[in-house]
Amino acid sequence: MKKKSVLFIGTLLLNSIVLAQTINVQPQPQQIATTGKRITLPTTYTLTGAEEANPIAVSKLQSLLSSQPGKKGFRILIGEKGDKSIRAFNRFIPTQAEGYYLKIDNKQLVIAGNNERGTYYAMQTLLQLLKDNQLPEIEITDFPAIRFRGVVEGFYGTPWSHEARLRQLQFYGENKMNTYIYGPKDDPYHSAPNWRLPYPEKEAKQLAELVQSAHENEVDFVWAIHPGQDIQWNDTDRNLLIAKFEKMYELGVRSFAVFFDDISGEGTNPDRQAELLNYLDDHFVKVKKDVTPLIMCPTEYNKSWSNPAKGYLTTLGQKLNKSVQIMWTGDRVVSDISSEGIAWINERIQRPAYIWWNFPVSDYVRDHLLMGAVYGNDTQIANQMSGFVSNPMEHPEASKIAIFGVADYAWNPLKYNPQEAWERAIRTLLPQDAAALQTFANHNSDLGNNGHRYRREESVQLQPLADRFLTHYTQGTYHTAEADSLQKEFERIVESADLLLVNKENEPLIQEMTPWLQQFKLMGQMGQEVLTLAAAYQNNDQTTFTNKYKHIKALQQLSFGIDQTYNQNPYQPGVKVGTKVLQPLIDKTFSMATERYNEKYGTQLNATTSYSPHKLVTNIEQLKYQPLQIKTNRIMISPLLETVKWPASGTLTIELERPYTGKNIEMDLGVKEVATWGSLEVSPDGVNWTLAKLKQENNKVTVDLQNSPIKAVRFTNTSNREQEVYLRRFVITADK
Ligand code: LOG
Repeated sequence: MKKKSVLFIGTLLLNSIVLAQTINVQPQPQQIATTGKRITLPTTYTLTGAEEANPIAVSKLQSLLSSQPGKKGFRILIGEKGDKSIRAFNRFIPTQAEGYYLKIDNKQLVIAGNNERGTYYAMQTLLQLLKDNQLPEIEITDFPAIRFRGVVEGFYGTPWSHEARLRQLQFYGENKMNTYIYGPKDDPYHSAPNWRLPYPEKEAKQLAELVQSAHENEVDFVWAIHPGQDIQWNDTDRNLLIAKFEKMYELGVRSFAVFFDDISGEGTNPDRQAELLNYLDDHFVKVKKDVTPLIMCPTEYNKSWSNPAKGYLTTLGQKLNKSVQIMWTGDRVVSDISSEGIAWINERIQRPAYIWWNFPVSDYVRDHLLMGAVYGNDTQIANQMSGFVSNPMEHPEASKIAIFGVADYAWNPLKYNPQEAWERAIRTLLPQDAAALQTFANHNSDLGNNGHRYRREESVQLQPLADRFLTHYTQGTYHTAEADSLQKEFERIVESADLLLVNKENEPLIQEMTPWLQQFKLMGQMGQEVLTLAAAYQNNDQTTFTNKYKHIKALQQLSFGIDQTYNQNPYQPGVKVGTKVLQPLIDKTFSMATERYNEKYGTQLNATTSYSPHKLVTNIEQLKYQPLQIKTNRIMISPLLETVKWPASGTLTIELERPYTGKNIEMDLGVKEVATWGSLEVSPDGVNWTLAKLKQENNKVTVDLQNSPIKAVRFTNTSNREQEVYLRRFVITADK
């Protein structure tokens, strides 16, 4: 008897697992039970509750049903907790806001929300379950683990287009995300000094449209303002801020945020910030009745920047009205959220933090596409945060892979499986070419070397093979079987790039990816040719070797061309792919093969691949990992987006590989009169230094190097106190 029942449970479990795999509700529900049977969507039915239930959910339901309801037949009940229509099911409805209960059997369909949004989410689940006019017999009890889930458009760079935002809002609704925070750093009416001005007519109209669309997708449209860089703590500015909020309210906005990130000076004062926010809360938010709790982003928005001795965060924690939400990016600007990390901040701000997760934002690595899986955030801390929003890339469609993962994580972290969510995201975005997109994503996940030191796994499946091949090859053995396996991956890369380049399923996505796809294809071809080159050397086949060598040089040139033509932003211009595993594999193999060939045949073929010969040396922690970029005869530091606290005697040196003919130095630290506290020195040999004569116009500093030999340049804070600056531009122009 006992054995039998175990077996029975076993089969039940198996059934539900098999079904769960084919059912795939996104985000993954808390509880799912299925019988394994399916029903066909009936044509005769009765509908109860439509007058009272969430009208958006009702209209979605009606669009599914073919004809008018009748007086008998299959029963459809829809409503929210407390509605008469679903009273019999009240006890099954989860108590959490936005939770829902969905039941489908051969007699009835019950769509019961804890509140209106819950009903809407039940409908979203129903829509996902419906395949070929059939529904599974199922019972789902579901609710979000985190109260606010969504996206903060909070990056630097080109803000998303209106159409892209409309597509995003729909995507959030489908993925049960309830929050979109509008805060693009490069919208002039969001930030200083124009935050005081109302939007021009066209922009205002579009924002009103977004608010409407957000409403239809059950998303809170949160409009954020970023006034801290030039705000005056007086009545005038306070009234201007309220007036701007009023304007936004007229456009339909019912949720607001104030960001104080990346600012310096007076605006960073926590007492003043708290006073202003409490004032807004008391005189605007609470007065309006239909405005949701205020959200703020602090100036010290991550642990590495916080200075507990000065008590910025604890001041906010004590003074800010309890209903004000405080955002937090974690232990660093870009970091994953850990259990200790969130406990640390919550204690200081005396409320659960509202997480601003800086992924897949790429505004500090703009030459990369971040298509990797969402992983790294602790899955047991849902009840310690009030919200979790992702800051995405300036590429809205490409960001959806990560946003999909965030939606799944934030809804149900305990069930969250990064790899599975990643694959599901890719299948959802591009069903017909999912395998090709997966191949691209596999090799385009990492950020490359960057100032925030945030890295992601990349080419995970290929890496062990690539390592083995390289180890053997370095030792002098060309392992044919290994090379053959690598060839297969390079073939797959070329094929994937071609398939995606002509894909018509999701044109906005392909458009964003196109330069990277072209680069990816070249990389696949280069990989193939480099392996063939190495094989030719092994076979003493000089003709093939020279042909392949020539072709590789041509491919390198084409790739360089793409890098110098597309995505020419002033920060990290260019188009990089496969930087973690593929590029080094190809480059190392090419160099070794060519060097061996040169040695054996006495030739002088160029074996170098692109590399960075210059060095940045500094005692300022914040700048230590900032990459250098080289563009023709210019050597520049990748600019920083946030403020730099430049300590007294803090120094930054660029050491060139050898002496160059100096043309000029350009520097923009975002402040005037740099010469009053800092000195710029140049050195012809790295040993002897002379003070350079600075010419400063507004924030721009220039030094004419007059063709003198230059081996190193350094800038030092020679005053006796810390200076708050930006590192907007630091460029040395020098000829070979
Ligand atoms: C900015 C954000 C930017 C991100 C990544 C916050 C709170 N603020 O360093 O606008 O997209 O980091 O670069 C930030 O993260 N500053």
